Amino acid sequence: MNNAYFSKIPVIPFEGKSTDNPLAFRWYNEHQIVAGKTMKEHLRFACAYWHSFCGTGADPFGSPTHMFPWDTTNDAVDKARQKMDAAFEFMHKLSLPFYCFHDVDLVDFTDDVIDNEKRLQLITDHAAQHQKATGISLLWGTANLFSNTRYMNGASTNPDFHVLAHAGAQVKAAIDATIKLNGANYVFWGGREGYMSLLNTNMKREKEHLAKFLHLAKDYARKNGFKGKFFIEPKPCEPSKHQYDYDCETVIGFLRQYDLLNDFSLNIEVNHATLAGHTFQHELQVAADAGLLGSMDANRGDYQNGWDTDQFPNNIVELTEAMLVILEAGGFGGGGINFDAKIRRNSTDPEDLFMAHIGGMDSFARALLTANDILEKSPYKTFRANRYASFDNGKGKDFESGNLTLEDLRTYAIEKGEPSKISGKQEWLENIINQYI
Ligand code: XLS
Ligand code: NI
Ligand code: NI
Repeated sequence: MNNAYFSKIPVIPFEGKSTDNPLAFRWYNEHQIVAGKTMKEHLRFACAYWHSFCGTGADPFGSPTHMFPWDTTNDAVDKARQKMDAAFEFMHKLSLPFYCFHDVDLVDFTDDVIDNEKRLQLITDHAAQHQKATGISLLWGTANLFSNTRYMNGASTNPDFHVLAHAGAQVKAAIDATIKLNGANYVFWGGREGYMSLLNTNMKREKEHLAKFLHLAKDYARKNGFKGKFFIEPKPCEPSKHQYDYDCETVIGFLRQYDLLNDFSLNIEVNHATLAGHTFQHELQVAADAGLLGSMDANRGDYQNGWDTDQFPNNIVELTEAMLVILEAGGFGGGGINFDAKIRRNSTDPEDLFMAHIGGMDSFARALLTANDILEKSPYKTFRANRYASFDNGKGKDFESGNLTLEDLRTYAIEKGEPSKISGKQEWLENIINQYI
């Protein structure tokens, strides 16, 4: 394994919670068995290529602060190969089993469709070698249909068919790359699939185009042997004012309306949930209840800021609540935990990227252990089940089975009189989380 880009940093060991080594795992022990599976199998961590290897630290107020040692050549493919060497060294040292990319993260694109396809061919040849050498796999691929200026009015929802066709060309090549690299899944995040003003927008027509486009992509991938899932990643806004993939409920309704439920499920991002006015746990539960919990983009927002700050996760209480939902749902449907998170603009040491991932991985590992203990040892599950016991037999059961009329409810209400108060016990349940951390 090459050691050229992060030569001062070793393979990160698991040392347990009493270690003082900042470059060691305290909780993430990939081989440790939890509820019959290893931590590695439960968590399926992935590195997000765009933040970790393309994010420069630039913001609307200042130029890049993250200088990359692989930025030494002007040849796009050479540069891309060096960047990839660095990425695989990094992922190997962190024992990250998966990665995720947008097409343009792997290699810079021009405005020439055929040239872009060639570039992608070359860089995916290189990726295939690295995957073989390290055992690291592709969790999902996607096409960036939002950065290029041609997509300023949307990609598959653009009012100009000419732009939509370019989006199609790009998705075709990104699907080819995903299939070639044995990608487990393929993602659609609708960055500019939405609108800024209704004054210039035919929303109905745009959403129909989006559905048609998704069908074409799915049909093409299936025809070419792709067996994985397609994920839609909901987000309510940013960069568009209104995005069509607002939240999980919205996307589920859309998938049902356009007959896409068999092939698509959801990739849920923490900071997108909070932007939609939900907790992350809520979004996970909505997806799980519909059997559509595919994957997650792990990060966290900032409760004082109203945008996608994409910070690394570190809130054990919230992550434990999330892991409770995931464990009870039986895990991810083909996906994993992709760190769609970036180090801060002023985090400029090479080790910062390692520490960020160590923190995220340890936080999830600790949350997994805590959630599993709560499920196995505490009264949490029984309490939740008992709360609905009145529907398990008698008239409650008849109601659930559809055997009561509205008149029957009235008769029951009169017969039983006023119900007594039953506490929801929220504070006690919150204390249980604290107890098991
Ligand atoms: C942006 C999204 C994006 C997707 C992939 O907010 O999170 O990074 O995950 O296109
Ligand atoms: Ni994301
Ligand atoms: Ni995001």
